[in-house]
Amino acid sequence: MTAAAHAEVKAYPPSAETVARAHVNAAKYEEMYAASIADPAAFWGEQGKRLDWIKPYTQVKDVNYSFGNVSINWYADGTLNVAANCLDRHLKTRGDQTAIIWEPDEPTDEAQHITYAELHRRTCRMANILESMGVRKGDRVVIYLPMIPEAAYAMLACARIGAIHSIVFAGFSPDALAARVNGCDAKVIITADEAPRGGRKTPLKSNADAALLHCKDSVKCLVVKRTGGQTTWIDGRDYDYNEMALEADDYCAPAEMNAEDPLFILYTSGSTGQPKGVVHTTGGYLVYAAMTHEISFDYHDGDIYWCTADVGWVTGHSYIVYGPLANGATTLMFEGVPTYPDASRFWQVCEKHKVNQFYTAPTAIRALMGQGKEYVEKCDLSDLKVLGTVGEPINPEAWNWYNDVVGKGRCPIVDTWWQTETGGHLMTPLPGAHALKPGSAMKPFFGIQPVVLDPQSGVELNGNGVEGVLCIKDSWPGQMRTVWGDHERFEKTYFADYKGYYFTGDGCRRDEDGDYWITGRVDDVINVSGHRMGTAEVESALVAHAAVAEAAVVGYPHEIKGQGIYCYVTLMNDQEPTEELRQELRKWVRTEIGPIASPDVIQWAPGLPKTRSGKIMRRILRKIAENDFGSLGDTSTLADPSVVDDLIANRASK
Ligand code: 6R9
Repeated sequence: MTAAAHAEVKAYPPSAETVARAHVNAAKYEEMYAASIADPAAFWGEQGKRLDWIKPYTQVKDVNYSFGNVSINWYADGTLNVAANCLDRHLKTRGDQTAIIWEPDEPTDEAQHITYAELHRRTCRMANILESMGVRKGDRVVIYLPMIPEAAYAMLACARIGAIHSIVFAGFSPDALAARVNGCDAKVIITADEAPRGGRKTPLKSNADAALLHCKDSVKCLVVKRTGGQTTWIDGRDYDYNEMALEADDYCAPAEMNAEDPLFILYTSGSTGQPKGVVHTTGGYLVYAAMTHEISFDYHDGDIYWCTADVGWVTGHSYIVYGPLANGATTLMFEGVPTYPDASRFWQVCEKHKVNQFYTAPTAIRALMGQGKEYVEKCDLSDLKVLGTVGEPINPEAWNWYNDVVGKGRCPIVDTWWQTETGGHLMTPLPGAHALKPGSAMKPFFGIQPVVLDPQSGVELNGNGVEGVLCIKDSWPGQMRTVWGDHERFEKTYFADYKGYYFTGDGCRRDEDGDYWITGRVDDVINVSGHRMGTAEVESALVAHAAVAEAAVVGYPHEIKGQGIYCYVTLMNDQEPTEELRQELRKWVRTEIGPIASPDVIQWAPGLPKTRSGKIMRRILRKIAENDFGSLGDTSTLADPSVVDDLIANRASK
């Protein structure tokens, strides 16, 4: 499609009711956006006042984007505590208000309503427990928990004492957990006996036990009781959270942290090597998470807000815990999955808790859409005001279903584009300010200057109707500061290819109206059900198997998951390509990384298309996986062009 054809897409303006309610209407957006670009220090200086500071900042922005000297600082001379901002400062006015609604996996189990006062006490107890285990300011704590309130207590407890948390998604394998514990040299792992999800249980503690075999002997394990399932126990290493919580004091003084002290590390996939530890700091991150939560979702005091993500991903950090709690919101935490016990669960939870803002991923929408609209229609969704999506581009069909069937045409959909690295939303329509175009992230948030560059020359493509790679000019307070332990990798990954800009790794089109459309990753990162994965990670898991000589992994379009994982595998000479081996390799990858990395297709490849210098031509492999043989491009530069014919002839059936 040409850019002009795209511009004809139907736009959905906000209703008068939405505009009237909104914090930001069209005129205010224009005015605030212009101010945020004209004088970032003044704009963010003002926004910083959203938080309570122990020592107020006098400096706002101190940023150097030049390659070799990248340094990013916001509010650098201010001090504050994140947990105090999410809890203590609300106690006087909303101590009895529900902070967290917890909805368990089984709908027949009772939901919990945890007030701000209770959350404060629980967090303090957890903080005191961690201190009693020897955790100090600056130490790292890995959190490997189900979606239970203790996950929020653990995050806030770390923030309270100045420890740096690193959450590992409970779906990751022991190997992936061990790599992350060792990567940040964590002192403690916080886990639970088991994680119930969709009626099944993941044995988290025994996963942690397996991981701990590959960690330093000094690493301790704090175990939360979730199911009461059996666990093995090593005295001196394992600590019983529930027992300790009975004794722990329910007050713990918040540590005074510098705005630039790290708040958390979150490992995320890139195009090369193993996942990197994205570092977010204290002041700027919280200002940005709080502001985007309020403005993007048009959150108002008293609203019930639900983000269906897992705290193992950045969305859970910024939009289940930190942003909402900084704003004194009621945030819903859901332990289960959209399709358990049936495809009506999301909507039943919306009805039961009178949810006003609902934020989920396109992959969930597509899966539920496939089940039929009866599951939605039997629920009362009249409290919904704003819908959101995140994680991957949303296709117009799913967007329309979300808009019509879920939102009944009266709830704006905010399509929020952002990344682990960005801390919060960088582009999104605002509910009361923009006419929506299905599939478009529309407009930059305040202070964000998106630029579209020519991928080869790196020259900025000005004007509308252009497509290229998406970079961001200048910084914003929620931006990551470094890669844990490897600042050089940080600069190389994000600031080397296009000098003077932050490179997002995404492609993007600015349409004739100046609205932005994310076209997907331009690097070797694939997006499976909204989970980010480096093809390199799956490849290295495959080649770690004794039967595998070589592997190349690409993404291909998948109806529900967005992208599926397509693996080309070259076996060792003495190996037979059997169906059993295919199954074994699938299982192997699940064990090495986790179920989310499970290959969808494994095609045996006697040879891989390589250049004469030995570089695998992924472009060709992608086309074959997509069943698109007409546009393979020039294959004559390959060392052995005949391998392509062989791969086409034997293309695996899905
Ligand atoms: C928040 C999160 C980041 C990558 C990003 C992009 C894709 C996220 C999107 C989207 C189109 C959206 N992505 N939101 N693509 N439209 N609304 O997902 O972080 O896990 O780091 O993934 O996800 O490709 O670069 P993360």
